[in-house]
Amino acid sequence: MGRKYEGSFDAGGKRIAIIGSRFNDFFTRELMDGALDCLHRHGVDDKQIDTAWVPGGFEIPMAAKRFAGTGRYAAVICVGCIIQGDTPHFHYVSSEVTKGIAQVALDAEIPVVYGIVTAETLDQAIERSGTKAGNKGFDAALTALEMIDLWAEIDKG
Ligand code: INI
Repeated sequence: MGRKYEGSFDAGGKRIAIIGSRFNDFFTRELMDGALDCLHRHGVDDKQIDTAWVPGGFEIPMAAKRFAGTGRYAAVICVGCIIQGDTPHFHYVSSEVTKGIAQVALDAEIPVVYGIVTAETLDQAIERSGTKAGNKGFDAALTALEMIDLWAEIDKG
């Protein structure tokens, strides 16, 4: 049997960027705090974490592309919250944010992680921003740590 590659939750002292969107910031501040909490609890030094705020979810992929392109970061974590209103707007925004992050992630040399809450109701958003269904920002940060280490393991050969 060959090697089994698996990431642990160790950023190895590398730098990480978190991008949050201000739209629905009642929730996105919780997602950003959740992501920071996860990184701190896993030993990432605060000085190694850079954060940025963009106006809305639609702006997240472009900011993620910009951060990933600098070559300074081991991962980019994206947190945002898109909530359904009375019009189809929600579907257009959530679809573009999801497609955009996926495209940036596939083009980037580093993990770009999707910590976006898409909710049909305020209750669903509350549940995913630090209550019944956990905190999607924390989960995204944990994914970023695992992927950083997996990339490092793969690069080692
Ligand atoms: N942006 C969000 O992050 N969440 C939303 O729920 C949302 N809704 O529903 O409109 C939203 N819209 C703004 C959008 O992301 C852009 O910032 C805006 O269109 C300017 O490009």
